[in-house]
Amino acid sequence: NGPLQPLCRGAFILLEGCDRAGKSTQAAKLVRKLKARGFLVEHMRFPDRTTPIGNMIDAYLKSTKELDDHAVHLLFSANRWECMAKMKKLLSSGTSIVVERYAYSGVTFSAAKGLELAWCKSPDIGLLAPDVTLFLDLPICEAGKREGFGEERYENEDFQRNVRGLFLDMKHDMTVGDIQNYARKTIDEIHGELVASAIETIKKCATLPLKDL
Ligand code: T5A
Ligand code: NA
Repeated sequence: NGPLQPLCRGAFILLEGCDRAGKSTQAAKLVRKLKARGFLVEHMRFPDRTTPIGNMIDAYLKSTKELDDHAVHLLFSANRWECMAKMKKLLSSGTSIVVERYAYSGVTFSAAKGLELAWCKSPDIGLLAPDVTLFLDLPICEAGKREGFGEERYENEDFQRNVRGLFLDMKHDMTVGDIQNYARKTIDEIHGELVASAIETIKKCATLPLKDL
């Protein structure tokens, strides 16, 4: 019967950025590396296209379904809310989560369509806040050259330029955690930096309370 160990929670590590910036590539590598180093970690992404709400979002993104801009904004937010219980359970049981996209994408993409910024932020208020937001930034002209660009709704360069501007404006705004920028580097260089940030975050917030947006 030694001294009671403080219960360590997991860290909420968010990868954000414009389309094709490398979020999925980096999230997969990061999760593999953290697991190999012995950390408990799960990989999540928004939109989560596997739920009924996510199915509607998927059809909208593939342009097989049309929806009012406000309605689809609320669906993206609802898709985050429906995952809150799972995310809280994982974090409080000591598992970290590496998440692709979150409320920043929600706000920037809808605001780039012309919806009012304050209105765009409101449905996400009260969601779990990330402990760190790793922002993958990439010049839009580079993103446009990457594989698959242009296949889904929003993947045109003018729209993405608006989104990127809004991302850069919001950097100091919506987060409780730090935001770090990763400019155009090789996949392995970015990976090394993300691993270091993620491990630092896991250690730093192990005994801190969870916070909300
Ligand atoms: N959306 C999302 C909203 O409007 N509201 C919301 O609330 C949310 C959550 C779907 C769309 O929904 C919008 C935003 C999006 O438009 P998605 O499902 O995340 O979002 O979209 P995906 O198509 O899955 O992902 P992305 O287009 O954002 O691409 P990634 O994941 O950033 O990039 P990735 O890793 O797939 O890489 C793209 C290509 O680049 C190469 C890769 O090999 C790949 O070919 N690459 C690199 N090449 C050179 N150097 C590097 N460093 C590279 N890193 C990757
Ligand atoms: Na992706």
